[in-house]
Amino acid sequence: MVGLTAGTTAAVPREVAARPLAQVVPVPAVVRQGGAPYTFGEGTVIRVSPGAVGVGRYLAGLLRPSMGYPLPLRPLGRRDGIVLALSGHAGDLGDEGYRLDVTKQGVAITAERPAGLFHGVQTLRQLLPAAVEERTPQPGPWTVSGGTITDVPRYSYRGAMLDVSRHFFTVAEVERYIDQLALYKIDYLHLHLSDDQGWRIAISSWPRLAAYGGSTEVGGGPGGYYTKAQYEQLVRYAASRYMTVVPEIDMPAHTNAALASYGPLNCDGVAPPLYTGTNVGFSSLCVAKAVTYRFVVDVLRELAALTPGPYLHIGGDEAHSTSAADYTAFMDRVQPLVTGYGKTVLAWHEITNAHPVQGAVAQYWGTAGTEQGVVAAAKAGTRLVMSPANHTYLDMKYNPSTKLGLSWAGYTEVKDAYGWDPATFLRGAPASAVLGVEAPLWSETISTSDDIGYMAFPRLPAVAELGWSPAVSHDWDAFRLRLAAQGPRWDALGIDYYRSAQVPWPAQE
Ligand code: NGO
Repeated sequence: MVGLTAGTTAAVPREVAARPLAQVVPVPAVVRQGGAPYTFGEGTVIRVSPGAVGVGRYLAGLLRPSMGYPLPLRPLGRRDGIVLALSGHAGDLGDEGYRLDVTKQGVAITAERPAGLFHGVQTLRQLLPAAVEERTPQPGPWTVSGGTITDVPRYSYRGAMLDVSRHFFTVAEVERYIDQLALYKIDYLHLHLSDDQGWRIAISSWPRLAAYGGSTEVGGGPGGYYTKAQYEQLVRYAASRYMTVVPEIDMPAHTNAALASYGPLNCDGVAPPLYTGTNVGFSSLCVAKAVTYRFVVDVLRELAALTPGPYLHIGGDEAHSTSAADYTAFMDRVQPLVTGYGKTVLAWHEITNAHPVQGAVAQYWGTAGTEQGVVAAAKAGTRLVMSPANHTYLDMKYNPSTKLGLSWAGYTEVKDAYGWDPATFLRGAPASAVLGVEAPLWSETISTSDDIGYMAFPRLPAVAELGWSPAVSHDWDAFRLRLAAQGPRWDALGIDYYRSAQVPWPAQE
């Protein structure tokens, strides 16, 4: 099944047999294996539709270093080599679906939109030996099994969140994570840009938010923040991987960094000190004060102007120091500001304790699946992004001896990350309310790219598969084998993943 051979002598390439077409994560919707395989060679060209040049360049950039072939880009014409074709009437492929046909002549990827071609390229990448991820010439051969894949996502929202507030991550670190997420067809990157421990985005009208509020992090390190230009660079980089950035400003709680930066935002007018611990629930914006809304308007206006994506996430979780009445008043006043800037409200599911506006999306982060307020809101039209903490929180420890992470939602092995259904987890909520899934990575204990890799892999691909693959394909025994085949790829990519005993990883060289 795994397509790895036992050949170990130096002259024998590590992987000889081409892997089965279904050996992809997330597993494609329809796979028909058969026919002759295709093998890349010195003369392979990449043929692209005019609208597919960007994806073609990206593919060439992925393959050239390891294959060592020139792989020039050519216009469509003969259907030999690699073909990336946009076709308005390719079938029911939608915004993100693709078809991948492998014959003796080549690999043709067809899609209605460039995002579909990009996802098809990720599939092609996984069908090649793991050594394709190396950045120096590798021996090959580079063979893809014959047959056809037709693939469309189950959900349109397949997100990953990175908390850049508890610990700050540089643009380069976030871009590295974006590249890792793209391999699993994640299409939304949620950035948790503010919390008690740090404010991470420059706001011109309130400059101390970033300059002072961003000056530390959990543990007392130097923190940091994104200039507007850096944030825009992240948005562009994500877009080049067909990923949309969802910025979050958490309100009215989780706001100590803002309260410390501007005394007038506090009910008593006194700025508290910066905070570098990990408690939650002690801070609140002053709901009764007019200045609070001048602040919110300015922040949302500047953030909306920087953000081409449809969502602004306004947090709303754990407002333990805000009265229920104040919470409702605040959320009801702030949501129309978001829609006023042409954006869709996204918030943690506590927003259902207020009055979610038409079109609002609640991000469910409970563990029980029985929260009646959220169910009622979903029945009344609020849509859901599913992030049950005991399945999708990438900051939960795998087991008691995991060095990083928290355990308040329980230990979460990769089988737990995979073992739930987004459509039915919240019992009584209509399946049609579910927009998709998201795997949040909170960073109280996470501070480096290696930490991110260790906590996200292998669980992120499990959540990504729940978001992309059809429900009928759900099968742990099949998933763990496909996941095992990803291990050598992560090794080649330099990802320090958790070698879960639940997965039969191939022996390391
Ligand atoms: C909770 C809390 C966060 C923590 C996280 C840690 C939500 C939505 N609010 O999730 O502030 O960082 O748990 O797992």
